[in-house]
Amino acid sequence: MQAKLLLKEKIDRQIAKGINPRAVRGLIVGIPNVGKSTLINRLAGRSIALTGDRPGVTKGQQWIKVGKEMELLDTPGILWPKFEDQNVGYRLAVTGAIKEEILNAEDIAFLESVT
Ligand SMILES: Nc1nc2c(ncn2[C@@H]2O[C@H](COP(=O)(O)OP(=O)(O)OP(=O)(O)O)[C@@H](O)[C@H]2O)c(=O)[nH]1
Ligand SMILES: [Mg+2]
Repeated sequence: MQAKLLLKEKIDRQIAKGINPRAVRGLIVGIPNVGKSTLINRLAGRSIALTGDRPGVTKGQQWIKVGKEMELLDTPGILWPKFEDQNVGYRLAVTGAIKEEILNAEDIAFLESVT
């Protein structure tokens, strides 16, 4: 595991002091509805994190054990507060990162993407 290689010095120091190294912890972050929770479930080999075909499924943070030596934090999807470029908003909308309740489907269907 790459994370263990990066932390090798710290882990070796802990072992030398007689401390049992704790699980490596990682944070999973990204825009909504891209498969963060699905990836964690796949790595963990079980369906612990709630997943769904819409943004905003994960509502809070949840540590999930992946094997014996790693824990991953599932987090709610995040978006930056304001899109200067309309095309950015368009792309996020058509790929399902923005809640349908706050979108006008017709506007999006008629908006032309500027490639
Ligand atoms: N085709 C495809 N669908 C995927 C893949 N990974 C996840 N999905 C689907 O994408 C949807 C969103 O997955 P989630 O894991 O809930 O996404 P998330 O990033 O945790 O979403 P939020 O918690 O809402 O931010 C679900 O319907 C998944 O089944 C993938 O690799 N391929
Ligand atoms: Mg999720």
